[in-house]
Amino acid sequence: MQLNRLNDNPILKPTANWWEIQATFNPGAIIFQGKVVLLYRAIGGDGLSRFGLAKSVDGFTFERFEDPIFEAELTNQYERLGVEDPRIVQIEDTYYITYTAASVYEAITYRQQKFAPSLNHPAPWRVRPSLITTKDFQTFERKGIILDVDTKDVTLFPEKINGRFALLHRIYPHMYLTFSTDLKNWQDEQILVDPKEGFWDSERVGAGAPPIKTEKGWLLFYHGVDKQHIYRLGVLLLDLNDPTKVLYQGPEPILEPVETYEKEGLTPNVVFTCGAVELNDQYYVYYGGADKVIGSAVIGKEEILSNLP
Ligand code: BMA
Repeated sequence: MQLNRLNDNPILKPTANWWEIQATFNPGAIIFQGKVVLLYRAIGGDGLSRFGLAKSVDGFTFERFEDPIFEAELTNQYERLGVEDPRIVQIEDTYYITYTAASVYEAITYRQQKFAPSLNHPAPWRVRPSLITTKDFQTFERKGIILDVDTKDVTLFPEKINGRFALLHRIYPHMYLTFSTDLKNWQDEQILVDPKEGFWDSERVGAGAPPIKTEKGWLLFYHGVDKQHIYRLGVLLLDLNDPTKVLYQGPEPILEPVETYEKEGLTPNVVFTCGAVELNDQYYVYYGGADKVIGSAVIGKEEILSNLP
């Protein structure tokens, strides 16, 4: 079971626009009004991450916008480095976008932790999972931080399960699953997937694209990292009614860095997904190559489902 790269890859690259001059990568993806919408992470000349928007009818030729569509709040201490890695789900008529609010340690916190731990200053933080919602991909409503923990790779499931929102996230190095009725208080949190010694995902694992509902279960394109720091993509299948049950975990990756644009960029040897869509009976997995460009790789729906238990 392998994803097949599109011939047009990379389908989006940095442009001369100040806010996306360094990198465009790790897009969330969804079908909206009949088009594939990518909400992608862009890094500007100032080193900050913002979100850009691109739309496509065919899944690989994209119309993009001159300006960023969403950026960090200047006064928000959790977003000093910007907003990263959006993942989009539709629940009823609302699109929920989870993302990583990225920041830097406050100098005082860092110094005290390092040199005077007995002062017991609160633990430093780097990232926080945040949520925005939208109905039109033009205006976004900020819901703020949804988990007060240093964790990333955060995605909701595209529907409530037994009346509760379900959320995947990654406190290094494990993938966690947790539930909530209000997106503020979380219950029944547990480790869902561990890194596997000796395998391609031996160092850390995290959610990739939001889970996709299929007749066999929740299909999850996820990422794993090995001890050489190579990011690859693999497949997980979770039980539809009880996603704490892992029905299948692919032993081999389905995409790994091979092309130059996946091996060389801001971070070498990375394929990293935040979104996949179903289009013309295929799954289009959109991914960041080496933290710099966007590619897409596809697999037939029937092909993947027939390979799952
Ligand atoms: C992860 C995230 C991603 C990035 C990846 C590879 O931890 O920060 O944004 O693509 O590392 O550098």
